[in-house]
Amino acid sequence: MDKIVMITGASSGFGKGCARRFARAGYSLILIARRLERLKQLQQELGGPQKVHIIPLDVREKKAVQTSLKKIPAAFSKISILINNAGLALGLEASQEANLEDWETMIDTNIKGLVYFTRMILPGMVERKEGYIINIGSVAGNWPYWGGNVYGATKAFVRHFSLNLRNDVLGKNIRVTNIEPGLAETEFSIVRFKGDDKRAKTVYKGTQPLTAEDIAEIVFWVSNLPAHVNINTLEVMPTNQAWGPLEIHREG
Ligand code: NDP
Ligand code: 8X3
Repeated sequence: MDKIVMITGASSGFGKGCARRFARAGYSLILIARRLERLKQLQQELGGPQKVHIIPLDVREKKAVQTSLKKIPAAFSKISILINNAGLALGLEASQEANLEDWETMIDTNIKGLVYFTRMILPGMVERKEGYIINIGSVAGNWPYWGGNVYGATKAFVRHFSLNLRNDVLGKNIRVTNIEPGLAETEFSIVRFKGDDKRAKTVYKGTQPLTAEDIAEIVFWVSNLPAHVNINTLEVMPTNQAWGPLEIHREG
């Protein structure tokens, strides 16, 4: 039987890249996102309903997540890999000016959504003594930057939750990895700047960012390592990115 991989945020960027990469290797897929049309297109592209089960869903909706995941058809129910990827950044304002609703959306999506999926899918993995949870964190969870505030904090949560999960499932033959990408060109900045394409483009101008395919290849690689090998965290940046100096404010 084909292995089954569930991917949240599959309608774009890393999630879509992962869907294509795993499909190419023969996996069956469960794809989740809000934009149904995109999911349908991907389903058609990657083998139709026999190979790809789609669930249009907002990961922030706890009840909808619980109900939908309980209704997964038997043929797709034994999930081997969960890729918790759905997420977003909104805004780049300083904390004293940021939009509180944007903060809530990031917390609800990047933290609560990820937790809902983990809690729903993990018991089946424990029962079968087989599974792999791959969370998509960010360099923003490790390194503070101006305007990163709540986005970075949600990814710091993802990092620590991933590490703690490792302890909880020790001895159950379940792996957990937090992938922490840096600058990557997807729809991420268009979403962050609320549809301002021009501003989004400036983020990547004059550099060579990571691509969705780069991240998909890394996710695919970690998931195909021997079962006794667990990558705990994997931070990856484009070669053209590194850290800035610590900021010092000087009067006068
Ligand atoms: P994209 O905007 O291209 O993709 C984001 C995906 O998340 C979309 O499929 C979107 O689907 C889905 N999503 C967002 N909110 C929800 C929601 N409430 N319910 C269901 N699905 C949702 O960005 P990326 O591919 O870059 O982002 C993927 C992950 O990678 C995110 O967690 C992001 O924080 C992280 N990341 C991105 C980096 C980058 O520089 N690009 C670097 C480091 C980490 P839809 O809108 O259809 O619901
Ligand atoms: C996305 C990378 O540096 O824009 O998580 O926060 S960054």
